[in-house]
Amino acid sequence: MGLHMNARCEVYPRAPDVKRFPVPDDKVDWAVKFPEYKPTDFTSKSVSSQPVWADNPDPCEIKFNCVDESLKVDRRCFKNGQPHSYAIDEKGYPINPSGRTGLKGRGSLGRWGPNHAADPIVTRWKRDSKGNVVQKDGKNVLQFVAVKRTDGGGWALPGGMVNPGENKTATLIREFGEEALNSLEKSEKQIEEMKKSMADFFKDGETVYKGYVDDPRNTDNSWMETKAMNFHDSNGECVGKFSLHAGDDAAEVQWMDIDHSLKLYASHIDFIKATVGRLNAHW
Ligand code: RP5
Ligand code: MG
Ligand code: MG
Repeated sequence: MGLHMNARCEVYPRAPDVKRFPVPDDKVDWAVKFPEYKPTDFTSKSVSSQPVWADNPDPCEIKFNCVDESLKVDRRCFKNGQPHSYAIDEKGYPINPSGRTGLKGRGSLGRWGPNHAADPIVTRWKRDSKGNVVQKDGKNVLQFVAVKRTDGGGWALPGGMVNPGENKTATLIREFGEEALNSLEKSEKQIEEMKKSMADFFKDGETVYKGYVDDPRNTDNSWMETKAMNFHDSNGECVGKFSLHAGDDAAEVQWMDIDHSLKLYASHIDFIKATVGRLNAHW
């Protein structure tokens, strides 16, 4: 990933009055002096009202760069898939490892420092009406399950936040169920059946990315991290059984053709590109 871009978007998501202090490309790096830098201070009411999913307003008690065993919260940050420590400033605030964002505080993110998510990349080959795999430029065309976010962020992977103590692979399977199969609206019996049909398919996944996400909600002190895993159905028989139905924070769901012109939420296109490379698909 190059310089973060979404994390410097002018207007903060879902807060039209909140504008970031402009950060030019050459001032993103904390190592470059920027004496006039005065980031906007913003923490949304939904976070400052201290719901269970958010940290205390004072970060001083928090142990960063480790797994917080008491709360079962991962406070580590990853780079190239490996733990990578981030700095804490003299007042105890964690510092965004990808540089300045023009905004301090937590924005709409609950945790100081990394906020962990997990993203399922469910893929199959595109097929024509006869069942033959569609090719372009001599390579198979890949499709993935995309959701349209209800927050106006556009098309995205059906990922979501890791709950305290939750294994990240379990998170991405749960989020796929909630956003792409509408599991939250299903009966217990339907959920049992759904889990059975998903279990086999989600056994074999490959991690294609683990690290910082260039998310528009990021701030100088809070940012998104994810683990993105690819689950590929090579003969199309398994995922064909899933009946896609948008739910929870997804407004729409569909199989989407992949090529280089796709525009997706945050830095999801980078994870898709890694998947295309892994499967040697058309780009
Ligand atoms: C992105 O935000 C992650 O990659 C993940 O897709 C998503 C998690 O947030 P919600 O979908 O729960 O808003 O940074
Ligand atoms: Mg969700
Ligand atoms: Mg989501």
